[in-house]
This record gives sequence, C-alpha cells and structure tokens, in this order.
Amino acid sequence: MVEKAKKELNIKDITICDATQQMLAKARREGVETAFDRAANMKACPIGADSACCKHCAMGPCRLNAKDPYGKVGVCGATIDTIQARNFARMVASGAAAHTDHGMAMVDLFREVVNGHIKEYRIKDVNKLVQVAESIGIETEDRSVKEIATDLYKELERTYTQVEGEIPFAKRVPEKTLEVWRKMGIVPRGAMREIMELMHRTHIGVDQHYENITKQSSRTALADGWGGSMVATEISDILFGTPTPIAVDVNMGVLKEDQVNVIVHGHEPNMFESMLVSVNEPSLVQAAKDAGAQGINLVGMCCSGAEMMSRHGVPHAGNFMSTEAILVTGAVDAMCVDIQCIKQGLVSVADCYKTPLITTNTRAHIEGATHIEFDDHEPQKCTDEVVIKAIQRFKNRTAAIEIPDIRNTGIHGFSHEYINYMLGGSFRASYAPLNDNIINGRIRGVAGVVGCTNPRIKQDWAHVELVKELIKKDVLVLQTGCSQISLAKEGFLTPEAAYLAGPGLKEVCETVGMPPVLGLGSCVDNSRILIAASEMVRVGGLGNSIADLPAAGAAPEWMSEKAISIGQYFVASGVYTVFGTTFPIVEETKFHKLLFDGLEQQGLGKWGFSADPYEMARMMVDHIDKKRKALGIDK
Ligand code: SF4
Ligand code: MSK
Repeated sequence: MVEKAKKELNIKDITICDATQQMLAKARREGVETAFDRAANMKACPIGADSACCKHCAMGPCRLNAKDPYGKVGVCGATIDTIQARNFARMVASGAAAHTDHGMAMVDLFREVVNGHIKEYRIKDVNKLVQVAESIGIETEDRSVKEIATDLYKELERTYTQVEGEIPFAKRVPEKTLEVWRKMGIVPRGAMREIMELMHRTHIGVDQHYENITKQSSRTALADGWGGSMVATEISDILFGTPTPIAVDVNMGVLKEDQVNVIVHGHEPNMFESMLVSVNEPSLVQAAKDAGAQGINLVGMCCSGAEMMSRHGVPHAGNFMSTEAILVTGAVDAMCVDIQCIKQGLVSVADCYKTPLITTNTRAHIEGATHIEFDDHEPQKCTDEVVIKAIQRFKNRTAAIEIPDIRNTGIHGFSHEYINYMLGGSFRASYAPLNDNIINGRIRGVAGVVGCTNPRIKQDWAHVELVKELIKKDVLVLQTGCSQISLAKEGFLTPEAAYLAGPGLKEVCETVGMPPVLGLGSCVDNSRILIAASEMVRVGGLGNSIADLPAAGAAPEWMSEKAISIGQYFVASGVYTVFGTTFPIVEETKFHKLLFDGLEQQGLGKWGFSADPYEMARMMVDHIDKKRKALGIDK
C-alpha cells in the first residue's frame, strides 16, 4: 500500500503545511502509512458521496442513480429526496449528539463542582457566571456564588432534558429570528428530545417528506448551536476562565527534543486542565529530570488544544491532518486523547515510534491503545499516570528524532466578550464600533471560517486561500477549530497581518491593534460566533435578525458530521454557509433546492457549495454585498 502510495502522491500536493510535509517525507522513508496514503488508495464511494444510497432497512441497501435521480426509488418506495434528507438528518443528529454530549459532560462537572463533590476544579470566572445567569433571567443581586451557580446548573440542564418549551439560551436569540423559528415550529426543546425525534423520524416508514425531515434537522441543529455547544462554551469559561488574547506558538516546532513531550488531543478541557497540573507537579518534574530531561513540555492538538491555547497559552502543534504526522517526529513521549476526531490510524503510527497512545474517556476506547480512565472526581490519577508513562518512554527513546524547526507565533483567545471590549466601550453597547465600521464600509462584513482539514483536499490550502481573499475584500474573519490553526501556521493571526487586508479592514486593525483574523477557540466555540452575531443585531443599524447581517460562514475542508450540524445551525440561524471539498447531495433535486435556496425563502439562511476557495470567497462576498444593499449601506 505504502509503496503504491509513494508512486502516486507528491507530498507537496497533499498539504501546504511545511512541518507536515517534512514528517510525511520521514514517514515515507520509514515505511509508515498515514490517512493521506489511505485516502489516495481508497477512492471515495461515488454513490455515497452523492448521498444517493440508503441502508436504513434490510430490504436494501438501496442505491439510486445520481445521474438520473428520479429514474427509480428504493424498495420501500423512498425517493431520492427522502433518502438524501434522511441521510443528511442523521449526520445532523450524530454531530449534534457529539456536541451536546460533550456539553452535558461539562454540565455534569459543573454540578459536581457547585455541590462540592469535586474540589480539584472551581468556579474561576465569577463575572462570567453572573453574566450568563443574568442573560437567562436568573436573579443575581445580593446572592452568593453558590446560589447563582445552583440555579444556573438547574436551568442549563434543561438544555438537554427539557421535554416541552424553549431551551434557556433561546432568550439570547434576536427577537425577529426567534419569531421565524416559532412560526416554523423549530425552536428547540432539550437536545435529547430533538435528537431522539430525528432518529425516529428517519427510521424506515416514518417521515417521508424531505421538507418535514429538514425542519426537524434544523430544530436538532439549533439544539446544538444555541444549546449543547453554547452551554459547553459558557460552562468551560465559568470553570476554567474566559479567554483573552494571548500570544501562542503554533506548529510542530513547539516540541522540544530535550524534554518529555506530552500531547493532548481531543475536545474536552477538563482532562487537559488536569494535565496542566500534572506536568507542573514537582515530583513529576523531578522524575523527568532524573530521566535526563530538561522538563516536561505540554502541547495541544485539534480542538482541546485550541481551547487550552486560548485560555492558558499552551502551545499548539497542529490540526486534525497533522496528528499522525507529528508522531513521526519520534519526539512524542505520550499522546493522550479523549473524544472526537481521534483517528484509529494513530495506533499503528504510535506503535512504530513506541509512543504510548492513551485513551481516557469512557466513551472512546481504541483497540490497541492503552486506556487510563479519566474521572473528574480524582482527575490527576489519570493524568499523573500518563506523565509517568511519558517519562518512561523518554528514558527509553529509540526512534530517530526529527522535529521540524517551525513555530508561528500568533494572538489567540478572542472570546465574544473580548471582541466587545476591544471594539470599545461598555458591555452591550460595545458592538457599536463594529457595527459603525460595517455601516461606514470600512469593514464590508463578517465571515466565520471554521472546520476541519480533510485528506481529500490539500491540507490547509482552501482555508488559507479563502481567508486571504476575504480579508483582501475587507471582510473581518472569525475562526475556530482546525481552520484557526491552518491560518495561524501561515501567520495570519497577528496584528502585522493587517497589511494583507483591504484598506478599510487594515485601517480598523491598525487602529485597534488587532489581527484581521480573530481566533475564537474550538468547534463548540462556534457558539461564540452566534452570540457575537446576536449582539450585532441587538446594537442596531444592521437589521432585525441574524439573516439581515452582512455575514457568511464557511467550512472549506470539512469532514465530520459535527461540521454538518454546525452548518445547519448557522443556516437555520440565518447565515449563508458555504462548504467546500464535497457535499452529500445530488444537484437539482428538490432536496438540493430546499437547502440551497428554499430555506432562505422561509426566512432562514441557506447552504452553498464550491470546491474552489476563490469561488467560495466570491459567493460569500456577493452575499455580503446583497445584504448591505438590502440594509441601504452599499454606498
Ligand atoms: Fe431501501 Fe427504503 Fe430500506 Fe432505505 S428504507 S434501504 S430506501 S427499502
Ligand atoms: S477538531 S470537527 S477536525 S474542526 Fe474540533 Fe478539527 Fe473538525 Fe474535528
């Protein structure tokens, strides 16, 4: 396999990340296979790629013909529209489940901290606690932290379990957006109910109207964006601190040859927080020194990495498509993972370099990895053990070590609160300067560019080219997840990158001293973009709903079902959302017309697709201009 891949792949064609290129070359020399090789050797199934097949029952699996989509139906009679809508719905359900289960774990932790059962974590950001409580109508005046926190826990728990009525953060949705949702019957109840209903509806023989299925997809996705994800972000801020801008090094050069290198990769901040304590534990630091190391070097990857980078300035080594490549350095003494976006392929690469790959979450074991269960009630038990294993591996290093000498310093940690503060003035009114700069045209609009990297497209390339085009056209870019790391590696998250922006955006960046690309954190922190959008509506001058804003979203290299859920909650919130690489749909079907046009006519946003980042930029800028014109601010 690898031999064949060697002939087929030019490393420069599969990633623009220099460090990943260097490591893929080393992997080739050492006969190590990665997802890039497997992607080259496994053509994506064309029927599945078009979402023209169904395996929802044993009368099938059935496959229709994407070239003649109405030429036949499934054995049960399901049409192409039903099949596509159901497949799409199940992606939304799975993605929303991932975010909301993560959010619920954060709420569980919060409850245990508030009732005193967990002492290792505490409420770190009391201001944020008060602010979140007030945003959903909890009385805070003359009340203790414990009283407020207890009420907040009870309220936020409803985000998951509420059987009827609207979830708590529906109160944060701009009135006109909420009105549209109410009219359509898509204001979410608790996520458990929405996901359960969506799975029920997509069972054989239940909901067989693509429009009705898609309505429930919207409701479920909204339970993610304005529910599970938003709660995860807010609780994490309350417990671990709200990020503020901080200079951080990104890229594989953050590994240190003379230190014990521990990588944490995944999505939950609690294990990573505990690891931060463990790597600073004096007895473990001494043990590392006794083993001949200069110290213990903690590094993040993927989304928990993005979160810890934003909060604590922990260096970040790379995004999703670099997680196998970094093991090839030979310098990783332990990779500790929790949930989401952990490739099973890490096991064999880690094995080649005798790096312990350690799973920690009860939901996510991997065959061949070592499992050390993480328990919030005694967090350091797990993370200390990981560090001990890493020290042992350091002592017995045998692999040839080669660390790419590349580090890119950038400014990360722009929470929505900080954007408020940075753009001037008191809370609430403080989005006014952003709105003013949009109204006066210095900033043309705002774009969220987010999401994964995917071996079906040159790693980082579409992210970087898209963002370059957008800022050149005076569009302020907000980023999260792996996309943020793609741009950080290219130096865009620095105030100095303002010179790459158009004249208006450049002037604003230079005045405020901010980068033209603002990094907001992990995938669940896309909820920060929703809150920022709501604030922009509330401040005024840019219409009455999120759909009125000169704004657009994109995930140019997406790969996960979570990305589809995120895309659908942005669309349902009123945002034009453009995906790249591929889209699971047959063009010109009724379902395609619904997603790419009909939803907008119903008062929501709509989907767009292009595999070409320049075309994506054009589509987004055209949309922003269309909204500016509608607002009468196009001159
Ligand atoms: Fe085929 Fe219908 Fe069964 Fe799907 S649900 S596999 S279309 S028979
Ligand atoms: S980690 S969902 S690859 S952004 Fe959040 Fe990155 Fe996408 Fe996973």
